[in-house]
Amino acid sequence: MPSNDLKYTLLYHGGVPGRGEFIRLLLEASSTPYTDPANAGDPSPVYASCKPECTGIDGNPPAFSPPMLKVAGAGKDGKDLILTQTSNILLYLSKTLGFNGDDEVDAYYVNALTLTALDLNNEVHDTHHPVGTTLYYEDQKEEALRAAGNFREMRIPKFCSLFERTLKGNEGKGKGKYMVGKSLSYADTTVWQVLNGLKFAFPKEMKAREGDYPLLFGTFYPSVEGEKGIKEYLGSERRLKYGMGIFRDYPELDRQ
Ligand SMILES: N[C@@H](CCC(=O)N[C@@H](CS)C(=O)NCC(=O)O)C(=O)O
Repeated sequence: MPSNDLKYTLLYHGGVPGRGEFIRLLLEASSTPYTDPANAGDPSPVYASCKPECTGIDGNPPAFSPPMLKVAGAGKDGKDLILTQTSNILLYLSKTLGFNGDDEVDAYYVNALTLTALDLNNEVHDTHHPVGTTLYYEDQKEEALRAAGNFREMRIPKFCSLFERTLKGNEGKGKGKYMVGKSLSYADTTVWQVLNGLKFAFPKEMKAREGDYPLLFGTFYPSVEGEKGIKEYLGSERRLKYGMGIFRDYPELDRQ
């Protein structure tokens, strides 16, 4: 929920959901106010810590890339804390916001599953950029076709099978709605976001496979989408459309 309350600032590129979305979903699910400067017209704070000459800001080390989370007054000597790495930010937020399972052991399961979903997210990116992140898609199209074929045939089923079996193993508590424990965690929102992106980027492939994972697509997916905070967010203008980010509309990479 965007706000003028400056405690949490999400530092991420404007205009695409990207990796910032994993953080937004947790903030929105917990109705936590945050600012998102790049989508409010001023991207400059996003890039301050990433500049090649930066040696750190307010005692925080320099950042390699967005996403980052700035937490007012939570750093060293009461200065602002600037955290990097999506999973690290989610872990940090979960200490305050919860959404990390029913107990301490669950918290590690939640984190592991989130890291696995983020691995999948990276693999999606590599389908359209298998040779190099800094090259144009058009200059690696041949390799992308090969990479996407392998990804669709081998990797989507392997990840979806793990998610399905995780839901099955936790069915007693989670009722097919939650991966870990008996309530929503940031593993759920992270897995959901990657599945949502996969449905956008590979609609034919996902449609053909959904029936193989009844808990994942029949129960979990619609349930997360309907969670308090998430439902309102997804229906709002704050939910950005996919574009030239991780999940792209390249029909040639989908099942033919
Ligand atoms: N593992 C990092 C990956 C960060 C990342 O790749 N960020 C992208 C945007 S989603 C970026 O701006 N990369 C710039 C670069 O790699 O030079 C994370 O999860 O935060």
